[in-house]
Amino acid sequence: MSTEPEVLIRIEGAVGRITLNRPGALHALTTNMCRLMIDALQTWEDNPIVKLVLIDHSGERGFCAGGDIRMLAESGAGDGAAAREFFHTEYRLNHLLFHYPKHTIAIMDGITMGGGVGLSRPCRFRIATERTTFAMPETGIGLFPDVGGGWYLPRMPDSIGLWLALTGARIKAADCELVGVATDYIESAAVDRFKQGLVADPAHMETLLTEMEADPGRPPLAAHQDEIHRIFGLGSVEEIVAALEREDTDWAGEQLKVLATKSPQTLKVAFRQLKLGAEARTFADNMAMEYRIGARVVRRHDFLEGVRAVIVEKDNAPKWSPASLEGVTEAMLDEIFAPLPSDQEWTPLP
Ligand code: QUE
Repeated sequence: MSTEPEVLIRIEGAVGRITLNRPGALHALTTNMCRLMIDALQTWEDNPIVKLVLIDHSGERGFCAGGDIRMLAESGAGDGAAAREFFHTEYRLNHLLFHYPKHTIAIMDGITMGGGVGLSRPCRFRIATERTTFAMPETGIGLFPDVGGGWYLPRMPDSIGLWLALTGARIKAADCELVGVATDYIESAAVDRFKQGLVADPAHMETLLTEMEADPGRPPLAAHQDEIHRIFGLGSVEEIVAALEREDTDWAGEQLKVLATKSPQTLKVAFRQLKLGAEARTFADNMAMEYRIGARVVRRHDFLEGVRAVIVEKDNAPKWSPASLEGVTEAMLDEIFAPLPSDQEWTPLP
């Protein structure tokens, strides 16, 4: 049995280094990985040697595909306790990074989805490369765009965040800069040199970034920004779908086709989540809301069915229930968003 730790933690020079190390699962996060990262970050907060924290991944493929979805589904099929424990821990990590007092840098050199977004987005510097692919794909498996999606997505320009949340669209580096997911772009061939430069002299990080900054090209999303704003800024998922149906463009037709494959329950959950998240006073308030949602949806039909269809059996033919948007009632959503008993609510790290 392998004894490789799932996260490599060490200090190099003045840099606290966190390297995701679960390459067989595209570094999808486990509860244990979140705990290891929390412990390291808390230790480094008080360690004057550590000037900045660098988060990256081992091996060639991907930064982080998300969370340990199979575990979540197995837990959700039972009492859901392990799933709640995972969300509770993961969201504490997201929140710790959001308020972290030292510079944090994430290198998104590959797939950065779901849980990987929760790790990288709160970092102060978020480096994209030509290999970066960003998405919040959860509507496709009946989950929801968590890890702070309720906070970040509605704060993107022109309702692009809601479009990303509902369609699960994948975007590349130039679009990541357009919507604020990435702060900088360098070529993946320069990543090792960048890391070595950081370790050698962390004080010169910004100079280093300026020297290495490359051109990610034009953002393809800019061509659709106006219609995304006009359509995804509407007041309900039904209105968005109706507007897309009235639109006579290939793009609108593609969006409709994509939305038709997603969980109707999750579409409406995500819509309400982003509405409430837009109004949330603090990131912690948003995470408490997301924890309520997570605790409920992992035990519901659509998540178990989505994981079966997309991850386990891979027939990609989930049978959603309710099968249509009309079937997803406000009462159902009220149950999913309702407060938990006060001793079970999410709280940030003490
Ligand atoms: C939605 C998701 C995830 C997903 C697919 C979705 C997710 C996740 C993975 C994933 C992918 C490859 C792996 C792995 C997990 O896929 O969160 O272990 O090797 O982690 O449609 O939310």
